[in-house]
Amino acid sequence: MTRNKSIRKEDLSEKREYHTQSTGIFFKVKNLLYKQNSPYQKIEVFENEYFGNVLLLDDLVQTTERDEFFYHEMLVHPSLITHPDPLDLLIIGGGDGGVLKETLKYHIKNVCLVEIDPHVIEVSKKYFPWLSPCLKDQRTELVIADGKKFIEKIDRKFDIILIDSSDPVGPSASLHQKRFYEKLKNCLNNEGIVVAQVGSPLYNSELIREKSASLKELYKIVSFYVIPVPTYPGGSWCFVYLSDNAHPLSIKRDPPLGLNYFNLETHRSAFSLPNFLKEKSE
Ligand code: AG3
Repeated sequence: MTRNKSIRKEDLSEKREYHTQSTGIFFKVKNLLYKQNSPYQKIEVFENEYFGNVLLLDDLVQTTERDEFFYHEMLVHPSLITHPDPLDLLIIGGGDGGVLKETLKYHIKNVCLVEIDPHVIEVSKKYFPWLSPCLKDQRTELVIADGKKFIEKIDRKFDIILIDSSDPVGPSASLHQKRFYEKLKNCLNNEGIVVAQVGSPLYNSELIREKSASLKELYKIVSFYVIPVPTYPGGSWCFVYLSDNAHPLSIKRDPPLGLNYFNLETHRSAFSLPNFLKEKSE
């Protein structure tokens, strides 16, 4: 009896994300700050002694106060330094504001952020206030909509499109399909670049292989790159850089000062793939 009780207590003070049936990550919960189901997903925020505030969507780690910069800087800066003249940007997903924050470090004209779940935005404003002030920047245009429907409807072109989706299940599933990338091309200027997160190089390698094959039918340049993200499955994460003209290693400008992860060396090295991934992406 006493034993069961103590097990239950322990469970309540921990959050886990399972990566496979037998592996995962756990966090001790110092404070549970928020837990609600939105019409789209379960949203939770808690405080962890080491990682600070942590955002979970449907039990999957999205961002943490301590390591958000790995992912957000590396999703944004590779395209921003290699596009000849980035002015109009589109972010799909990214309601926490982390990607937006990085884009606004450049002299751009306009960033349109399309997020499906307004609750994610509200929760981030409250519990990740260092990510979200950019939502108020006058260059930011906030649209609450399904990213896939949005791009099918609009008659507008962007220089850079950044896909900050969650995993290929739930509300983000459609953002991982070939059809979506096909439609996306209609919204991209000639010199345009798309960058999307494509998952864990280890756990999602089959998905990466399929994506590589189908994206090569759509874009001339399909370059995968990998970075560490300490709190994501497998500890590293893969992105894809897509363009018909811009090349990921042809650098057009310096990155902004004061970044925590990104510099020209980390940029170049991220595109050097380990053999197992090279094989999947060839
Ligand atoms: N979006 C990608 C998160 C993927 C994490 N997957 C997981 N933990 N299984 C992050 C949103 C941050 N702006």
